[in-house]
Amino acid sequence: MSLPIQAIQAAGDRHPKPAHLRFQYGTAGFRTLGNTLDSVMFKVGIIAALRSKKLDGKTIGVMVTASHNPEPDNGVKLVDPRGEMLEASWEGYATTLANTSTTEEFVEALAEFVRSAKIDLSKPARVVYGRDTRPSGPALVAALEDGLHAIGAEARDAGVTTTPILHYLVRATNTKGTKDAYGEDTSEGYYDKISAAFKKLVAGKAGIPPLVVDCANGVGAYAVEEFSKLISDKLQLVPVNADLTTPGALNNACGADFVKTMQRLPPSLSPVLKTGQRACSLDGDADRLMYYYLDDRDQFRMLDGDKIAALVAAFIVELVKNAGLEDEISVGIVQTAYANGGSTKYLSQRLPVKCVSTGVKHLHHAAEHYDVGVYFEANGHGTVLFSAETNKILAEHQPSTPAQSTALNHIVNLTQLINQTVGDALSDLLLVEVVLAHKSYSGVEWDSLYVDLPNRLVKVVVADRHIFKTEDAERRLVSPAGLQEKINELVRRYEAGRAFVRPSGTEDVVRVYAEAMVKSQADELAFRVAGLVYDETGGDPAQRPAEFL
Ligand code: NG1
Ligand code: ZN
Repeated sequence: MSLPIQAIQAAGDRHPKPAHLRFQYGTAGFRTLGNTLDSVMFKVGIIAALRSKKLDGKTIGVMVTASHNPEPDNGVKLVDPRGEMLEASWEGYATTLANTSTTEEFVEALAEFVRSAKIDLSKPARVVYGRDTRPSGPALVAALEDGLHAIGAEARDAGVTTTPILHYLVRATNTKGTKDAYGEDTSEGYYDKISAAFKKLVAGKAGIPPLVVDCANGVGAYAVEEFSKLISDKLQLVPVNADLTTPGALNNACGADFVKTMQRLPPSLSPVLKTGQRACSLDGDADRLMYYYLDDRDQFRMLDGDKIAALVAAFIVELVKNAGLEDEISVGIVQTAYANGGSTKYLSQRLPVKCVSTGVKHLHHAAEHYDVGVYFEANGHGTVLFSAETNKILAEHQPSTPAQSTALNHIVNLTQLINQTVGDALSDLLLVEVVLAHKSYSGVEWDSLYVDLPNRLVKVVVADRHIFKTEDAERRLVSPAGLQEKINELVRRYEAGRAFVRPSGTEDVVRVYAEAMVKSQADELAFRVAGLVYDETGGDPAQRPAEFL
């Protein structure tokens, strides 16, 4: 069987590539201004179908979203059969194919790709796709559908949905009717599975205070609404920033990224949030989660991904012990260099901790090496993975006391509550609520697990970020030569100082992160290092941002 060249050619001509643009499949797929992505979407439809054929007709996911980015941006990423991120080697193929400049070139490159990747075209192609609430979404999905149709894929439209639900659907579809069945392959199946587990875990826990949820004016608002229908007798979710109609509202002065970057309350929450009450923010596609509360002096206190990891890991360790399984099941943590030094210190005194490069796929893969792997990025993206062996132990373990039996049941219910395919703000939110209810913690007790070191994240716009190369899980620069030594020299002058520089995988900037004992010092260190980065790339001294000291 060969490629339907004519159909692809005819449809492809309706989706020309903008001549001057170069696209890259980065950490989060293709992501850039939504109105430039038409040709990419068409090609991604074909690539997704080929990926499915390559994997014997397994269902592949396509998610159209730009997550926490502003509304004019959009993006697309592929989801592999178990709900995980696209295999790394295909990122390069996708980039090459997306940059072919004419339909003829595209078709030729496709034929060559099918040969070299040994794709059996007689296999079926199955794809499920969804999008967030961005206004550019429908047109981009239409282009994607053109690609899927041209190659003859069996395609299923999951509609407007969160990124984690799309990942769930992929895994549920591919495991249906097998011993690894993940759940019913519908959104309803997702909501039912997670809310049922939540209800079991909080059975007997009365009086959980209502939780304010900032939906970032995005698709998470729907998910909050759906969960509310199912769990409101146990937990009342109070949605704010659930405006899906005002242009420009998405992620604007709200959402998880705003909270993490600005380290303050979204202004829209000020009138809503009472002293001591906990609240949380989702991002635009509901895969990131940040918690926070106002302390007794009405100061904003942030409970980020690191704090979520600490809370959840301690809870699971306790349950494992109470179930009598501490010799058989160990819990490990995966972080990135952005993890707060306070959290790394606290966690490594208790558990194995591994630091990996930024990007969910690195965290996910490292977490798979533990019996129970807890991974979170500081920005609130993360989940918990239970290995196949752990699931087997949980299924076979014979508890010897009622207390052991209760703890075992709780762990089993956690495996159902947690979306193990990818970080999921809603599943994580319910997980946090379970732990808080079990521990009788308010934000204050949770916050006091350890003290965050003051820190600052700064972006530097440079001529070419690709000259920045790192090693040691991105904690050290190897290029440009000599720059790391200059950074070290600066860092030494600050108490508890730590700083690192890496090129962003999702934006055309270099990121600088710095920590120090006091906030003003962390800010100063960050801006000094940013100044070094700016100078290094030959920036015009007159344009040097004034903030850079
Ligand atoms: P980049 O742009 O490579 O720093 C950002 C986040 C990552 C990850 C990706 C994917 C920070 C500092 N970086 O990556 O953690 O979430 O986006 O969305 O938060
Ligand atoms: Zn996101």
